[in-house]
Amino acid sequence: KNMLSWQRTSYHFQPEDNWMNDPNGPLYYKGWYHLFYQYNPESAVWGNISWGHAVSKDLIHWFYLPLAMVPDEWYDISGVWTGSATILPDGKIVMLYTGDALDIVQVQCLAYPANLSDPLLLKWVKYSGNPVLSPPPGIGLKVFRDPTTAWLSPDGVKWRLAIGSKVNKTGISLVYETADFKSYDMLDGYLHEVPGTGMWECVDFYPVSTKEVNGLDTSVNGPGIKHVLKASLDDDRNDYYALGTYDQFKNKWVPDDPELDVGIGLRYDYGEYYASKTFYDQNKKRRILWGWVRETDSEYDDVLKGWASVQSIPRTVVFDQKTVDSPSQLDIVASFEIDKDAFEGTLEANASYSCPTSGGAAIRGKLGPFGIIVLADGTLSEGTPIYFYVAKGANGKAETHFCVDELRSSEASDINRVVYRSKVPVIDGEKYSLRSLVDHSIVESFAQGGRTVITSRTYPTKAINGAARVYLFNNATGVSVTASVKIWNMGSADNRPFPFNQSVDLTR
Ligand code: DQQ
Repeated sequence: KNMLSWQRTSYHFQPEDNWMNDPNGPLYYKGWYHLFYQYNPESAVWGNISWGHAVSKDLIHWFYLPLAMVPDEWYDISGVWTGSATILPDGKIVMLYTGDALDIVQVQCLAYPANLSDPLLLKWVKYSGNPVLSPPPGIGLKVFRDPTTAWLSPDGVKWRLAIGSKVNKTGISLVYETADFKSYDMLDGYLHEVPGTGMWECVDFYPVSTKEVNGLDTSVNGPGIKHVLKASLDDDRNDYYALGTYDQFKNKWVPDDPELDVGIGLRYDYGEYYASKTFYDQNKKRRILWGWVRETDSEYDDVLKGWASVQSIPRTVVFDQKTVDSPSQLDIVASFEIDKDAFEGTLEANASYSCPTSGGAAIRGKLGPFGIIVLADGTLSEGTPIYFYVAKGANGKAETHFCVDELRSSEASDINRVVYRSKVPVIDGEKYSLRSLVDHSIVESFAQGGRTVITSRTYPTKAINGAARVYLFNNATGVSVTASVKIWNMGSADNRPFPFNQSVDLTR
């Protein structure tokens, strides 16, 4: 189990051992952030799915707690699958999750904390009347899962929640209404549907303020508010979101831009990132996003390591007012400037440029690539470039590509190496800016303050621990680039089992 141990992250959340996938039911309660997660207590591959549980004061330093729920009832005997928490106005907590019943049918189940005066919420009770929801007529038995956090219906008394599914190849989201979380009515029609997108897993649905930077409780609606609808597409394993308007009386959500609809438009992350979930942090009035980052090495290596998967660093979700017209252990912040005159003159007409098909970071263009190389060894035989490339788009205007090239990230075999790509809007007067969180075997990169994000798994064999280097590079032939960089060495979060029966300072 100590094989490849340098790949274990130091300030990302991962369990002590074994397999993890989706984040579940995140919430803040009585001074603690709680994270539950899909967990296999027995091995480093998916199976025996239970709910792991950890608590933190700051979302970085975690204490591992005993399992919150295990598959022990007929309705979840094949797995306690993904679910979400709702905190009711009277302080009660409702957890809804999907039970995989005998591997035959997916049902929704209710659970609640045994003791609300316990800030650690250690014990969970499954409701005796479970399951509370089974697939309705016309919905396949195995495509009905992952209930969202509930929001108040317009009558101010009943609650609504969404569940992802599909009909043929159309991804859909069903909405149910309930007064007590025990009996439910399905509302007519769907919250939304998008043909061709397939099964919608881990639907998330929440309001964002177009005016204020604070996050909003899931039930808030009204002027100045838009709703984000997110689906994790089972068919291509990416998290797609869209901004739109929620008409709570018709119970319909309509995207602002049909060309950027759920599953065909924007992604939370253009790298390795899936099954994400947000929650409203009432402590700091912000909406926080968790996401599961898979391994991209082999299952064989995962078993050798004795663990698989990490959670991304929690991200805050804010509405970007500037783009409303269009739609080892380091923390690195870098920005790049190009002389304006040189810029206009050098813009290369290459509307078909795309990082993966245009040679990744290894080629040279007039205006790129330029950026940083992380987890590199001294001879640059290993290294992961994170970079910008500017070229003229189809409309004749400058387009900025933002990419992560894993092709030389590792000399190990059996690793899936990808050139991740997207575009990033760069507003007049802005520098090209990126931030990368490097943590042994994961790199999360944020361009232009998080407007485009790429998460990448890298498995260096030489550029490990003290041998890892960071480089700045400019392969552009047409311009010189001025860069400024700050690099912070990150400590270790020192996650550990909860120190029961010891008097210790839990604030650390
Ligand atoms: N993972 C869970 C499901 C969900 C999927 C099972 C997404 O509930 O749809 O582990 O990764």
